[in-house]
Amino acid sequence: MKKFVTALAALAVGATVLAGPVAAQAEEKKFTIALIPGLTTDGFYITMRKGAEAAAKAVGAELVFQGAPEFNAVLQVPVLDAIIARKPDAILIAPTDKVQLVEPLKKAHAAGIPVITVDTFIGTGNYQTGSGDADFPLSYIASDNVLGGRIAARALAKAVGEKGKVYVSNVKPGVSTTDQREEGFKAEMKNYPGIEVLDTQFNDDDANKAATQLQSVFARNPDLDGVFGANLFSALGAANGVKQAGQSGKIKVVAFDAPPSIVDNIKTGLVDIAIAQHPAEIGFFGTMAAYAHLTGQSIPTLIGTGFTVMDKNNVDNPDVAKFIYKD
Ligand code: T6T
Repeated sequence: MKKFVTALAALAVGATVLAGPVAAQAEEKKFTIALIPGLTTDGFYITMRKGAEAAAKAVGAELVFQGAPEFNAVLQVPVLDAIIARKPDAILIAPTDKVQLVEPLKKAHAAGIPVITVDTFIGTGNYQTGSGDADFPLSYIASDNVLGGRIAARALAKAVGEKGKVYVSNVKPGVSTTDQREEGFKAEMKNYPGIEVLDTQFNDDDANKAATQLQSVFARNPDLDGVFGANLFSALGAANGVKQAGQSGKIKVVAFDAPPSIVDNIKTGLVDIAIAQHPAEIGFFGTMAAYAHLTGQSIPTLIGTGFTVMDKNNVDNPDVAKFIYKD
């Protein structure tokens, strides 16, 4: 009798084991989540992709990463159209312009594809409010870029001894992130009456242009004291311009973003501070938010990720160095 009971129990266990995966397959759809970066060859978005892939793996989703070779709305829209045609279950996108991506993203929304923006936003970035025509994305996952600009201003003010001339090297107007960094930077600089903020130089995300601009600004202002590079290419270019002008260590550089090359520049003293975003977190939580929505959970309309401020005293600390972007 005992043998019979044991055999029955074994059968029951066997049945459960067999039924488990079959039932799970029926219930669990493998979701496809598309991630469209600002551009594909930027360490910031490459690192974001790694975080997104880790989350996709954890929930058994497929992550499709597709983007344009330059940070440019005209190039990003056809990529978005191609993704919409593939009908993914959700789209994560870093829109390259607050206004120009609204209409193209409405097409995704109209096709019933949930949209979440990562890093940058469209409209005002306040989503699901019921007002305006750009509030349809479900969530915005990003750094607090106004705060990042304020941190940059404080660091640059300290580096130049709270007096002198500085300027912002920026991408182009209309990009939510870099607009907000400049806004935060200028607002914070009002606390330093001894510092004059010169006109912003826009470089179109071209580091060579940023380097040339640094030299022109320096030629017009031989007493230039500092520059804030408001994103990776602006900062790299501005730092190279300082080096080419023979002003390394004299014109102070505060960099937004933390690719390995900026870290090398911190070590040589060319760059004073780098403000690292946490792009892997943005990718991870963006993907998780999409998955949560697709499986019937509610999600926050805003998820904020942090910063790590790097300088020559802490950049070798593993807790800091882990935020250096991947190539
Ligand atoms: O600074 C990041 C990103 O946050 C911004 O929106 C665009 O530029 C970067 O990708 C760096 O190149």
